[in-house]
Amino acid sequence: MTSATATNQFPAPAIPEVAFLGRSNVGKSSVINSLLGTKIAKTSSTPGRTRSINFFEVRWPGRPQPEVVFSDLPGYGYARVPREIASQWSGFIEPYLKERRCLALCLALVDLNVPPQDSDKELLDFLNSIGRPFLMVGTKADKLSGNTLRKSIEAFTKDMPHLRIVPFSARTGLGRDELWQEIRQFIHNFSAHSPELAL
Ligand SMILES: Nc1nc2c(ncn2[C@@H]2O[C@H](COP(=O)(O)OP(=O)(O)OP(=O)(O)O)[C@@H](O)[C@H]2O)c(=O)[nH]1
Ligand SMILES: [Mg+2]
Repeated sequence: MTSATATNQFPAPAIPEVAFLGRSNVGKSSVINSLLGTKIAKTSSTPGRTRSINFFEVRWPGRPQPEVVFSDLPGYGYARVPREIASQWSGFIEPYLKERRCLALCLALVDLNVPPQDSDKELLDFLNSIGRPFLMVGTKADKLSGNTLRKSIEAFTKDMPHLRIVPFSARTGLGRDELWQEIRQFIHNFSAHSPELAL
């Protein structure tokens, strides 16, 4: 749809939105591409590739109207990312998360191959503090197997026992159906409580 680096560039809120959040290089753009089955979001091995909020309209096959918007956000908390990116967070990302009224769900992505980072915890605390519903997605699960995968998930949930993580791999498609199901459920519930959105 569009690419925004300021609040006045956000598209008019019309349908439920799902935001993809997480540290730089965690795999946000790759999860979007995996869910949509197309390479529409630019990915890169260089952290900090996504610098604007990129909005994608999603249509179910055979239906003319878009039913959800995916927003791909710039990453945060990666040492090699220059300071000006950190300042974008306060400029348009924080206002987006706080004020966007069509934002139905935040997906907080964590890399299952990296131990929980302070910045992951800060994101969850921030989302909790502003009352945004979120779901955690554990990325790059293909690099782990069996026990190590289970242990990694435990490390992320041990301080927050009520938290659920959907393990995901953009490489193998693990978690794709489960995540779609969750997204649909959140959109459904959100729409039921937001009659002012034109659906
Ligand atoms: N093995 C594996 N690698 C992945 C997976 N998802 C992403 N990657 C790799 O991780 C790197 C970063 O992926 P991106 O999707 O660009 O990450 P991002 O979070 O959008 O990064 P920024 O836009 O820089 O914040 C790329 O080299 C991807 O190929 C996955 O499921 N498995
Ligand atoms: Mg990206």
